[in-house]
Amino acid sequence: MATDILTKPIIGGTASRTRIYNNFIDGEWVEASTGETFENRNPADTRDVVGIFQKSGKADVDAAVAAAKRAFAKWRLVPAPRRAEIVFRAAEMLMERKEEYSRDMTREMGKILKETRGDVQEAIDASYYNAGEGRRLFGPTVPSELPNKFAMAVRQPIGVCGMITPWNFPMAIPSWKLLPAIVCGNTCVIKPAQDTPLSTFNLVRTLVDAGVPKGVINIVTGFGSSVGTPMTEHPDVKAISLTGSSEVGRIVGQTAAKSFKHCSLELGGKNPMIVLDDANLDLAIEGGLWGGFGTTGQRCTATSRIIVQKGVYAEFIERYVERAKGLKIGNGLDETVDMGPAVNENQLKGDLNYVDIAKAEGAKLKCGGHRLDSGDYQYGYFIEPTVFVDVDPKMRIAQEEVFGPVVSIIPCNDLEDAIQIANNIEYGLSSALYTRDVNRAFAAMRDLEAGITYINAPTIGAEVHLPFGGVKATGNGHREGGIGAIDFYTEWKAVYVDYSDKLQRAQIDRPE
Ligand code: UN1
Repeated sequence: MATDILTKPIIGGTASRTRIYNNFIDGEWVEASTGETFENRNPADTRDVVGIFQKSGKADVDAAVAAAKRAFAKWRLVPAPRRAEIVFRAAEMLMERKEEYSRDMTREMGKILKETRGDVQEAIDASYYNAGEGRRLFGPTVPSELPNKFAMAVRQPIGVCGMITPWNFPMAIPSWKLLPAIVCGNTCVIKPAQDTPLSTFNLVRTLVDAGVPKGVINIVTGFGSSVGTPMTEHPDVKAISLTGSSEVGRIVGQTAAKSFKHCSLELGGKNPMIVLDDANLDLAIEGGLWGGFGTTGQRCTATSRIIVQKGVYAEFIERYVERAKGLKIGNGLDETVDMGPAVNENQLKGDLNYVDIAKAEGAKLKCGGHRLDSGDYQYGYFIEPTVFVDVDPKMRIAQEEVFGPVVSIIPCNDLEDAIQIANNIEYGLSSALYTRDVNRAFAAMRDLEAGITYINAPTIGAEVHLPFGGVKATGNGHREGGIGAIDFYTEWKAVYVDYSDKLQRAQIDRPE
């Protein structure tokens, strides 16, 4: 039985630590049908090859879906508390492996160790939470309108679930999808982002070590068109969950609709942080730095617009820009570094392109805006923390998702004006308000068009047991995290038990 991910070390040269990772299908680590592979390189130092992964095709997706379908026949009948015990064991094992997996993640994705430890911790939190769900999975039991009749609704698994996950939270986001799915009794095929497959391998390997049976979780690595598309089109895949761009979401949603698949889309954001005159400015600056430059700005929840009231506008800018200039950029494995590289060359180019767009639109560049490519930086995709000020809310830099360390600062007159600016946008994921006025805080909690609102905290930092997701072009109405995920990965069945021993007609017979 092939239980090891590793098939063969690459012989010779500096690549002696490079491993080849196979797909994981039906409990076996297998090569792709295509015979092709791709490299996963460290974005902080592209000389470092993290691993070689399978460039899979439709036949691999078909094999994984078939395995998941076979496994579903048994897995759905395993009592949910038993399924959940496996997930609980995985949580304990992830705790032990946290440091190793965090280092792997920094190497493949670039974000600093403090953050990759948070990412693995998020998977641990999701494991404990979903392990508890195994003993809940609550459904309503309600009185019937007829005598001697029992009425309830139970949650049932859907079947094979397909998952397409992004590179920015390479373990947390797969855990948001896989864990509720399997606790609810589904089986899964996951396609991790090609930039960060190793973290998904680490998560799935742990789940398998904890006892997840063969076929219940399958990994197929590769690219969107050759893996994601056949997965979304596959008639035996009953649900699709994607975290990605709104552009890809639109395509996945349309494809999934053709076969009436359940479809959960977590898409883009352009998240506003409002700072009012009465705010604790130290706190707001700290929050704006963490929200804007954490994960090199590569979060759907990143603080990409800071809307500042006129009374504190000049001071906020001065102090914020000063702090942004002081951030240490470098390899995330160095504990003293504040911000790592962009994930890949394309992302870096995209960030720089937005700098040019913003300049051409007339936004004022206060700091950053350049690639860092001297000395050790030359081997990675580094960019300076970038701040534009006096940004007009209609500019593209204030409207479009950059997914990089580029923050736009916009002046506003008062809360009403700020909320209008905040809402006048295509997206609606996260939002934040800094104020000491409880009345204004509650008004903003009601009026900001977003799936998440923070008061006196930046736009990032969602916890796994609350709903995660957004409104407008950020999604299609589903939520991850907490009960939202349980709702997505189950199908309601209403059950009526008539123990009257006679025909009772609902709506027709109306006994006293
Ligand atoms: C994302 O932004 O892509 O709330 C996910 C946060 C994290 C998850 C973010 N817990 O920032």
